[in-house]
Amino acid sequence: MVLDEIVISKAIIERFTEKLLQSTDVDVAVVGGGPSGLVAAYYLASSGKKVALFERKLSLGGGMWGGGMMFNEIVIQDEAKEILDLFGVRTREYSEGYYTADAIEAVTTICSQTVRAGATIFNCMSVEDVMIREGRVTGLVINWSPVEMAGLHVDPLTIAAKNVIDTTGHATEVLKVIERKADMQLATPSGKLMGERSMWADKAERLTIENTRQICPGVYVAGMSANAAFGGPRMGPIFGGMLLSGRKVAELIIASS
Ligand code: 48F
Repeated sequence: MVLDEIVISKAIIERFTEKLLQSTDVDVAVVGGGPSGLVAAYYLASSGKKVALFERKLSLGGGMWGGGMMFNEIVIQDEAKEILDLFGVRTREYSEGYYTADAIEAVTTICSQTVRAGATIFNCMSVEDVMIREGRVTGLVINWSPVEMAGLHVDPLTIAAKNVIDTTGHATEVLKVIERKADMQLATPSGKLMGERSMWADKAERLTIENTRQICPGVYVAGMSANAAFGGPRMGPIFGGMLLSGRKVAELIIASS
């Protein structure tokens, strides 16, 4: 068989366009492909929801690849082990209640299972704004990350979403846009973004789960973004809270629809 570059090009353009067109109206749009966003997308897609996930970087996995200070092992606690077991990520007990996993195995396996569960992942795409109708966030405004990085004056495109999840980590990017551009109160004690506090793993891991919730009409917050929104501390390279938060936000959305 003689390979034809034009067939290759057409195959990519048509197949990608199919995915993009199917994602112009989704049940859930996840912003950020770190551990919490991926896990949320997995559970939602597994339950039959139409899910699109947008990740600014070329690679998925957010802060999980680097373990702690680029030592590419992650730690999870007892409560989250069943989630890694479900994905098929191997864990090793380190001491009672603490498990380690290879960060590369964890990211690649979670990612693969999420796509196979039916979530559509768009990498290299950034969410730069939201769409709001009658006091509710009803969609996302997206653009290619290289456009954003180069500062090019290129207008974005828009997709509709019944629910949006901000899993952008420390940056809380979706919520920052909402705070800056909309007269919307967030469900925090101050009604505003409260900002992340210094490291306290135990408290942060518990708060990550508690702070995982709907934060304004149409928008949920999960993962590190939830703690940054509600003034919780950071937790460093323990990832159980991220996995449990991703599962919790999926359960909340499934229960509400
Ligand atoms: O930071 P990140 O891994 O978020 P997470 O799921 O997990 C946090 C942990 O990795 C770690 C921690 C716990 O130990 O504190 O930091 O809460 O992943 C967030 C992802 O969102 C992407 C970003 O590139 C990263 O991969 N992201 C951020 N803003 C945008 C975005 C945006 N506007 N559009 C698309 N992607």
